[in-house]
Amino acid sequence: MTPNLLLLGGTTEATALARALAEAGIRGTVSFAGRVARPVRQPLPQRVGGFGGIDGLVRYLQAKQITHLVDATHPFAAQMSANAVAACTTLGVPHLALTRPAWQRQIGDNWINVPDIAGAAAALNRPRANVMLAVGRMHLAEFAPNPQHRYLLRLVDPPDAPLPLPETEVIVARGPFSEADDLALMQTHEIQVVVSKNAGGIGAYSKIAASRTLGLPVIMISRPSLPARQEVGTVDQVFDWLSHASADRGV
Ligand code: 3Y8
Ligand code: NAP
Repeated sequence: MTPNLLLLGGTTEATALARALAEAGIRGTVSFAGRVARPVRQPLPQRVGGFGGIDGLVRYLQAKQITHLVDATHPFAAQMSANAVAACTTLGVPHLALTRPAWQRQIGDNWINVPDIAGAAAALNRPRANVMLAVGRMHLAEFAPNPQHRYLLRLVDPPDAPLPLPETEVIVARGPFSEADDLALMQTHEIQVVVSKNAGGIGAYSKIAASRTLGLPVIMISRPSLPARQEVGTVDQVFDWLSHASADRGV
């Protein structure tokens, strides 16, 4: 059976896997939600947009005769990951997650661990500070209850609507970012506290390392819980899995 993969993308690891698959001549499609204006060009054909829930994904897998699904989405893309497990279980399509371990606190880190975005907002119930809010665009409204701060926002695209915070400075940039750049950015803006998702990987770690260097507290948001599934951490492990897994649909 010739593999025909669906790769749920949106991370550095997904892009690296897409490149390896293309080089190996393995057929696949990279999928994006369509959250940003121009997703980075992929070395495989790509599709943009939701599937329409679990049922929509089931129909897509059937219509495109997908033989394997690799979920390489960001650890905070919990809904997509849950839908992928459900759809693959329904159809018996082999499913694998390519993920990266959560960051671990190191000597010198000053982390305030919070369970979710709401917890991060609550941790900002404190006197005015210069806050680097590097959690993207989608959840900014949850920080509106603390308008007293001066916020430095980093967004992939320029905001297309008024921001829900009165005092903001917007940096339009797409990672991966460097520690030197983040150090300079945080010093220039006299940042006093950083808010971050525990994304893992290398693409967003620069602000964590820079915070350690500057001795700044980081409000660190734990990952949402994900369904039980098979997970690997490297592209090679995906290839090993591909050589053994087979759709048990008898085709
Ligand atoms: C659309 C696809 C690659 C992938 C690169 C990684 C690294 C750079 C760091 C900060 C944190 C943040 C954000 C972030 C990083 C990588 C990776 C990663 C964080 C792109 C991409 C898409 C998105 C969606 C976007 C979210 C936002 C989150 C910005 C492509 C660039 C903050 C997550 O404006 C919006 O609606 C943005 C939405 C989901 C979180 C949010 O809530 O706003 N990612 N990011 C994907 C799609 O449509 O399916 O354009 O390349 C991918 C990457 N973003 O190939 O090199 O692997 O994590 N992405 C976080 O970690 O907190 C930035 O600024 O320090
Ligand atoms: P989410 O909340 O888990 O998903 C919400 C809905 O968006 C899904 O049910 C699905 O819609 C659609 N969707 C999500 N990822 C998709 C994909 N790769 N291809 C097609 N549809 C997708 O997802 P999210 O947190 O908004 O993340 C969206 C994308 O941004 C993902 O590709 C993720 O890897 C990337 N990303 C997210 C973050 C983050 O912080 N959340 C960080 C970096 C990159 P339907 O139900 O209609 O199918």
